[in-house]
Amino acid sequence: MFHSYLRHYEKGWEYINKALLVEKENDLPHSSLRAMILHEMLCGKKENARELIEKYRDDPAIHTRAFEYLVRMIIARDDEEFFRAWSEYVSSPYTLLREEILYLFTDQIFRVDKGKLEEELNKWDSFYTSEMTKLSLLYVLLAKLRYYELIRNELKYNMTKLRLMKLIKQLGIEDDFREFLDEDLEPQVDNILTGYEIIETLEILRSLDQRVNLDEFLRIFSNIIISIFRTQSVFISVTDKRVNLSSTIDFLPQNKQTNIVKLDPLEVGISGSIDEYSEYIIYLAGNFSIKKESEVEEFWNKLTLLDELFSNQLKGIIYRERAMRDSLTGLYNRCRFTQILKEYLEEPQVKLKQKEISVFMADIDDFKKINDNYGHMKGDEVLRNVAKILQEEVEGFGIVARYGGEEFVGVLEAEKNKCLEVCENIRRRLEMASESIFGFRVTLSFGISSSLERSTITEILGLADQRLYKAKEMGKNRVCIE
Ligand code: GH3
Ligand code: MG
Repeated sequence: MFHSYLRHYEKGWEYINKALLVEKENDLPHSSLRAMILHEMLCGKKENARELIEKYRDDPAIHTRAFEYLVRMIIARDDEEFFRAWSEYVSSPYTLLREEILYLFTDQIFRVDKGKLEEELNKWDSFYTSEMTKLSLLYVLLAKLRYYELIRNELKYNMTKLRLMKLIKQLGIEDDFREFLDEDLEPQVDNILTGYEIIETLEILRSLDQRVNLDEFLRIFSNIIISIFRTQSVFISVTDKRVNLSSTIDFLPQNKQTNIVKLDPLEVGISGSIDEYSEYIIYLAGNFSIKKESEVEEFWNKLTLLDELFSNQLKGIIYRERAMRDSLTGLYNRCRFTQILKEYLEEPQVKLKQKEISVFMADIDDFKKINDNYGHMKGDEVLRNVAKILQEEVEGFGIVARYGGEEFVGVLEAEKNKCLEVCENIRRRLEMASESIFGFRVTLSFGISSSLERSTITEILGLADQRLYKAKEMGKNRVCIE
């Protein structure tokens, strides 16, 4: 597909055609047909694409779900038909072909759905900028450039063009996208060349979604460090004792100090804190040296700026995390849980009951007795440990939160039977391990419900709660699913 994105018409055509022939000879599904149609479109040959669609209109290969929308947009006879295909696509769960469609149909989308066009352009710009998916970003920027041309915003147009030029150079595809390399803007580009990395950093930080979580933030920031300092190894770790939060990117090489800066070869370890509860360590190393005086000064400037940017952003993220979490266990609190569950339930496929979301409620059995017999401190320790087990077992399937007192709640992106399996694992693990952890037995009861049984948050949680009650009635230490 690379040929298509670089618009090498002949080469791409030859390549895809060969693949198509092989598929035909061997009676395989014609997936290359999709590549062929997209290729014609990306190379600006819409008529050829239409002819292909006409010729193969009954071939199931062109009616796969995300591609079907593209086909409908290509053959739309008027704006109305186009709008229908576009709006169904944009509200569908498919993320395939997003940048291609934005690029191919900028003008049409602009005519029929201007507001949504801008929203989508910004959304995918942010996404691919922070993911550093450069070829996809290229196509979003091409579409954005056209958009600013259409709304006649010269400033934004030039800014986008600068980003585009830089990206084209980074990808080394100047020959293929020469028409976007603007001679007039060139001198400015040279002037800000040394500030490139900083601009890139600011762009990435600007594009960070307001809801980015700590793990994502660290991953993005380690990418920033690599691109600014061109280092081979980066380690970042953050811990917050207020809500028992910790996150790490990579592992700190053994026996490495923090609070050091060596320039020959490069090795930096910075430790800092947000407040008394929260600490971070950034470590980076490269197998090269910084020697020249001018380089040394630039290096220190960058490092200082980087540290400031990092701690400022981190502060925002930590404070937001704290507001969403329960301070005893570090789990999400009830408020955040309800938000997340709402997001899950609003997914189109879930609403259409094509996808199942399961919810469980869990309550520690006879917790009052634990408090009475061993004291509140021990009770708190039990809560923290049970939370940890819940978190570990639910990881990868969904999230778990502290709903109140000794009650927990979780949502899993899975069917009820899977949820039952996860809950059973938790129940058994606690039953077996509690004696050795606490010195006495601790058990949990569960109630499970799912989005196929009820639709609203209140109903789904209500049903899980009823079943939890039933599990208690039936003698506790069990999972009830109906
Ligand atoms: P059941 O098996 O029916 O659930 O009985 P239970 O004793 O677990 O339930 P009950 O609702 O009677 O008691 C819950 C107790 O949990 C009462 C409350 O003092 C205690 N609790 C709630 N929050 C906390 C907390 O944060 N720390 C501690 N140590 N105890 C808590
Ligand atoms: Mg209880």
